[in-house]
Amino acid sequence: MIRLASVCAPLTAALVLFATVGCDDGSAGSDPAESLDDLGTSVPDAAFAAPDGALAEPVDATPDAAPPPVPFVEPAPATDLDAADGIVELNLTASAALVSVSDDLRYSGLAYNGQVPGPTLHATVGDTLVVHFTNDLDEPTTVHWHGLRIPDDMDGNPRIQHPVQPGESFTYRFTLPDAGTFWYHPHVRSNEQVEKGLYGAIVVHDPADPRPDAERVLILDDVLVDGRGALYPFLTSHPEQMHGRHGNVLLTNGRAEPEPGEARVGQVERWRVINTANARTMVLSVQRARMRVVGTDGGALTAPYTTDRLLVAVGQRYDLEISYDRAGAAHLVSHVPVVEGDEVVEQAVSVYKVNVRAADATPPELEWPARAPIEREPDVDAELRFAVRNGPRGLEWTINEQAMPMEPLMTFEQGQTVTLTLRNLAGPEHPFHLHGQFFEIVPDGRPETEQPGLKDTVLVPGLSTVTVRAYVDNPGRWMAHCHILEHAELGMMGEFIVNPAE
Ligand SMILES: [Cu+2]
Repeated sequence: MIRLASVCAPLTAALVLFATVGCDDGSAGSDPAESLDDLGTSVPDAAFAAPDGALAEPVDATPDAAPPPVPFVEPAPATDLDAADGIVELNLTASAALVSVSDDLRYSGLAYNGQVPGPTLHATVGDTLVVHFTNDLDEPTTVHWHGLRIPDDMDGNPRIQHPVQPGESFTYRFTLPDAGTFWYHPHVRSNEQVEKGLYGAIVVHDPADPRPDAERVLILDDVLVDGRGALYPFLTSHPEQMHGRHGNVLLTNGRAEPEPGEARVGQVERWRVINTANARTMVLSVQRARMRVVGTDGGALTAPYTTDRLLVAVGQRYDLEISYDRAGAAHLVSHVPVVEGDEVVEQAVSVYKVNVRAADATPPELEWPARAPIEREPDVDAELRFAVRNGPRGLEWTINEQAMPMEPLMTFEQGQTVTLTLRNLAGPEHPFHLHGQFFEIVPDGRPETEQPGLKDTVLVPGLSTVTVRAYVDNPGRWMAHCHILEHAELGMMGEFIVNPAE
């Protein structure tokens, strides 16, 4: 019943605008890839908030020449104002915007530097990032750098940083300690500000990484619009309070119908996938191409692995190695629960397509520098309990029996290794996020827990317990909250302390 409500209420509240391409989840006898092609998944050409998607032709290796840059397909990158090596400096302004997600769907939203998603920030591990942020909204905001292990007063925590008021500015300045795929978004009224368009990708390069033929940043999102194409009112429905805001339009890099990419057989790419939705767990597969998982929230894995289905909770990132071993259309497919009659069924929706040209070539397997396994014995235990109750404004989400607790939930010493037990006492799932630290999920056989690699967000299914091993190495006051932004707004957000080592 809960699953049905979570899916059907938002979907029936407005137009269903998914570009559905078939309802074969791949488990039936037919080749799901064929059904995708048969149904004409080719999306119409549409303006795409990205530069030229064409891939560079291979260049002969000349010993003395600097290697050509790897072509990036992504939301338009930020301009670095500082030519010096080691410093990436940019202006970032949040303002109201008319957000255009397709040729016939535009709504009043918000944007960073006038674009949705905001500009992609590129830097190299060890660089200093300097962001001159200006708030041109009519409400306060901050910028949170999701996943970056930076000082707590630069983290956008509105309990530490006085939120940036309308018309005011603030300069964020910090060093990037880890390579990987991250993102940025507000931490004030984030359920509205993120949904309206304030989010962007951060790519922190590792010079030791292999060079693929191209990289693609794929920011996956959904938005909930009403029958007139405006954003549906926020937190007004019981399903939205209970399950979070599930959109009825899927977006890839801000577009309902992203422009197809181009590649040819024999090429290998790196895809950086980011789930910026308010609440929707993305269940993904790649069809008509090979996929290996090579990185997670915290960067490189100890060893790449393959999987048929990838569960990406909101807030999480995955780096994928994609190899084209046949010509035709390769798809990133999102497996979406939809209502059919009085049943919820899974529908395969192509959220990104790459047209692969024929060539007589075999894609190589790239050699990724492996992160050494972390061998630290846990030396402290902690537990967080998640529940729901009725409050004066509607539902209240609680951590350890408190809604929006102001006292720290937990206190640790820098360098400790924490066995953190996350107990979900209610039905809806919680993608739980720790700021400023990484952890690993302790596997127990369920797909949600069979996710190797360093994480900052973990999916805790309804009425179940997930244990993580957290490495609390970054001292400060840090937020701990559910990344279903409605749950966070309705109380499921607190703090923990990491005392600095002597
Ligand atoms: Cu939650």
